[in-house]
Amino acid sequence: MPSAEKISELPDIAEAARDPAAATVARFEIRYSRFLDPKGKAVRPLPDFAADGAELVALYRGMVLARAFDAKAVALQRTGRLGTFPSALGQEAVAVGIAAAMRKDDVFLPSFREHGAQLWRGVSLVELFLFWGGDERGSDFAEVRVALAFKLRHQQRVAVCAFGDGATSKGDVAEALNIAGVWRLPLVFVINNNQWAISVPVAQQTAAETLAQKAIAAGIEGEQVDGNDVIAVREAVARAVAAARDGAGPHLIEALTYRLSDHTTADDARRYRSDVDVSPHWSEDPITRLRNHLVGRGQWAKADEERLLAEVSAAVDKAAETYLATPPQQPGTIFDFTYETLPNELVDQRRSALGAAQE
Ligand SMILES: Cc1ncc(C[n+]2csc(CCOP(=O)(O)OP(=O)(O)O)c2C)c(N)n1
Ligand SMILES: [Mg+2]
Repeated sequence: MPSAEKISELPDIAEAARDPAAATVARFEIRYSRFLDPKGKAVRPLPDFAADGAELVALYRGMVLARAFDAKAVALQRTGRLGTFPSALGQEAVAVGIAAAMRKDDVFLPSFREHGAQLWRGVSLVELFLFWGGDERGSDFAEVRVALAFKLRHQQRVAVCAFGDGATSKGDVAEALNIAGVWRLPLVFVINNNQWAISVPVAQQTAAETLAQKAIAAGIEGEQVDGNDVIAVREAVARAVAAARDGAGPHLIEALTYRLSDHTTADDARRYRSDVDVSPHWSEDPITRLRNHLVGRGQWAKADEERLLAEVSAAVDKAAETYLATPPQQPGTIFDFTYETLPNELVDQRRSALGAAQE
């Protein structure tokens, strides 16, 4: 390391970088989009899909279902009948907006707070309960390395990958963005920026003004959307997915939202943030926003709301009952999903685990 004296002799690099005679070789900007304000009022012309009231009602139902599942999952965990669970309260628009923008044969790679997208794409409520109850049968739909496979097979399919703001501080994300850019993969990255990584706020994760700009260094496009405006999420993801499908390569979308809940049921967020910090964010609630918009358009009334809530809560209760009535898997199954042919030492361990279970 140079001594303090030596450092003071070095030229001021920041000063040199501001030299007015130096040529600018590249310029960048990060755009932010929103269609509905927090009260549900359109602030600009809506995208084509939003002309159809039924389409917006479907998005609304998707968010309401995700919230109902979430509430039930937290209740089951609190009563000892589910494992640790990460609520997506307040973040439903990110998941539902992503899923609605994808085609069925595209592949979604979720983080752990995107139940709304999984439900939209056909994962059942029972599977989700099983998964969070620690049962492998709840997750046997998983696939990996899909974007590269699509490209190698010349398939016109797109992978959409979601991860949190905290994840962007990991080297893996920088590496994934980098190689996706080099290989021009049909891959859309969505940062589910809920402002917190457990107890660490975004300001302590990065000195960057936006997370979207992390795309720039990888040579791919980055943008921000209002992550509590499901129309904005759906529009941005659909645009990125369409471009990726046409061979334009990857894209990064930072969806700005807010985690209204604890990090998981194993967390007590009041230890590091006060109710005073959290409560203003309720005015951004994505579900209220879209409901107000639909009501304003005359496409949603009290009776519709009552019918939907009854339908959704019946579906969630029924799935929870099925989950609770599902006999646990045999202990041997923990060995069954990693290897096609089990290595010998695991064969032995499997035998002794089964023996122990029978004692
Ligand atoms: C490599 C690794 N380090 C730490 C953890 C523990 N951990 C689980 S979730 C989490 C925070 C994630 O924050 P973020 O990416 O913002 O997602 P969010 O939970 O807010 O949805 C951490 C540190 C982990 N799962 N994996
Ligand atoms: Mg986060």
